[in-house]
Amino acid sequence: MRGLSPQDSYSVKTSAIALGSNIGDSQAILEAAVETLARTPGILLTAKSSWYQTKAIGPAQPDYINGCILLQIVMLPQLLLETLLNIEQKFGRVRQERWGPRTLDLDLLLYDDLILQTPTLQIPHPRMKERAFVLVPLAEIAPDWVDPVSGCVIKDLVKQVDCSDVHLLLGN
Ligand code: PH2
Ligand code: MG
Ligand code: MG
Repeated sequence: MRGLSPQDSYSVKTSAIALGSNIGDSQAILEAAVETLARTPGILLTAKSSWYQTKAIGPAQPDYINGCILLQIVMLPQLLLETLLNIEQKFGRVRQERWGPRTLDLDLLLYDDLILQTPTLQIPHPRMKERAFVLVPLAEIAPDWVDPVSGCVIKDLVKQVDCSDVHLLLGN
């Protein structure tokens, strides 16, 4: 584990973000969220996965559309999290039941090789390794990224989960 030093705020980092939606015109919402992120100062969009239709994990609710993107950023993790939460709100996200349906969910998965545990932010995302709806799109754009906790690359982590409820969305 390593801490952040002051000059880190000025260096370029790579971050992986998971996107999900299961309320409204999900694909349009997700595309618009990616556009919004790509236009944000301090953020460069470098990769975007296909969209996948996925069976919801948690309470009974409609299927999700999920995908992942890679960003180059000049931004500390806490500010990146705030940026993501602001964009969720802009797209009408109302926080209700845990794991309940949502118009837009933006989850910070990875930030370089950082391991961070704070009350408001945990990196890598604590449930990333169990979730096929995260690992399948992430493996498409970052197969060789090493999860700093397990030391495993994403393309190996995806082999350890059941991917039968994750389907490439027609019309990507
Ligand atoms: N997000 C959740 C809960 N359950 N299921 C799928 N398939 N996709 C999601 O993005 C998702 C979920 C809470 O963030
Ligand atoms: Mg989530
Ligand atoms: Mg979230």
